[in-house]
Amino acid sequence: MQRLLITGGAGFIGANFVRHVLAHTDDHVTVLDKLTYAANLKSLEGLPEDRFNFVHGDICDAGLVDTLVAGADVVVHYAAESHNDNSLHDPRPFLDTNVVGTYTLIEAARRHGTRFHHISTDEVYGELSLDDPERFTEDTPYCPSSPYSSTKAASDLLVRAWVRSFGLRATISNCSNNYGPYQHVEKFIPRQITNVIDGIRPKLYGRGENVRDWIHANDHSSAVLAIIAGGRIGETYLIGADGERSNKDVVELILKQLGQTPDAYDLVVDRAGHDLRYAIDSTKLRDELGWEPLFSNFEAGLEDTIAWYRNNEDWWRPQKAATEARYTEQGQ
Ligand code: NAD
Ligand code: TDX
Repeated sequence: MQRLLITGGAGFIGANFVRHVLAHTDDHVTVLDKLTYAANLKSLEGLPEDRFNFVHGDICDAGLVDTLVAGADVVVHYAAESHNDNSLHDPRPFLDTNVVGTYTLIEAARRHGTRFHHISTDEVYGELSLDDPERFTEDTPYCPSSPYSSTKAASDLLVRAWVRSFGLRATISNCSNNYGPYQHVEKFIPRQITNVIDGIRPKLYGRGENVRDWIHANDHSSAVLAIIAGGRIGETYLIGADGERSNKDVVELILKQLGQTPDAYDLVVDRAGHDLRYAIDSTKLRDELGWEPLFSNFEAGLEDTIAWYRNNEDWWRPQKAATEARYTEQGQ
């Protein structure tokens, strides 16, 4: 039994990870979450009280962080400002949480000698061209494009420096785009599913040709557990499930699965600095740790996700109108 401190556990991927840990291990989980607009406490309902507790707080609060890290065997750090579009309109919270928050956590982990796993993104590597046979590997140079991805890159580099300079017992994972239940309706797939449910046409940025490499959140969780259990200290592992799709393909699939004609979408103004393509080579993770994704059928995973949003309208409905109002202001 280990005591895990999971930051950002009321967000999308963190909540999926909390549920995964409680279902697949006998570990105890403490979640530290600031409950920003992106959090939803409903995602953590019904968890066993003897194995789970929730602390409302900020990862930039050094005193609180020190106390919680002192009581943990492993810190798994998901908390972040996570949405690229928001980072283009108001970068400041990204610097505070993603950079200063990560610094605050690794300083506490250094003081207490606590094992640390840092959750990051493939966006730190920038973009690939559509016809590039190469995919991102652990050796790809960092080249982030947005305020979001540059703050994530900064946080990765802080963790690496703390490993080298202070002997922090840390690993890092950089994962591709996640989908699944509990994802905020500002993000691409839930936005389009809930738009169609509401009779609004899906919105594709630019020409819809941008490619993302989709992975189910459960596969991300199993990979993180494998890295915590067997990953080598100081190493980075890329997580991906060979799920490349253009945004247009994904929207057409959502429309088809919801019984609409596949061209019932609108093209809207493109995102500034929009990365064209991400693609992950996860050979290192698979070869070293024997990890394999279980949800490799994207159509089936998407169908389950659509069913989840249809059956859990009370989870997303309170955020929907404000999210769409924000996009309308931006012309998206
Ligand atoms: P999310 O926006 O859904 O959730 C983020 C959570 O962090 C929220 O619950 C929020 O309240 C919390 N939080 C924000 N600032 C905080 C602070 N200062 N102190 C404490 N808690 C705070 O994000 P997500 O999509 O679940 O992403 C989780 C992590 O995974 C992030 O680090 C992100 O960079 C990384 N990631 C995401 C994806 C993806 O596809 N969504 C892919 C790869 C990596
Ligand atoms: O309405 C939309 N229309 C559209 O075409 C939205 C919201 C997005 N898009 C496009 C932009 C991207 O090419 O869809 C793609 C996915 O967009 P997002 O869901 O905003 O994700 P992305 O910017 O790719 O970043 C995500 O994956 C990597 C997460 O939000 C990050 O936290 C993670 O690091």
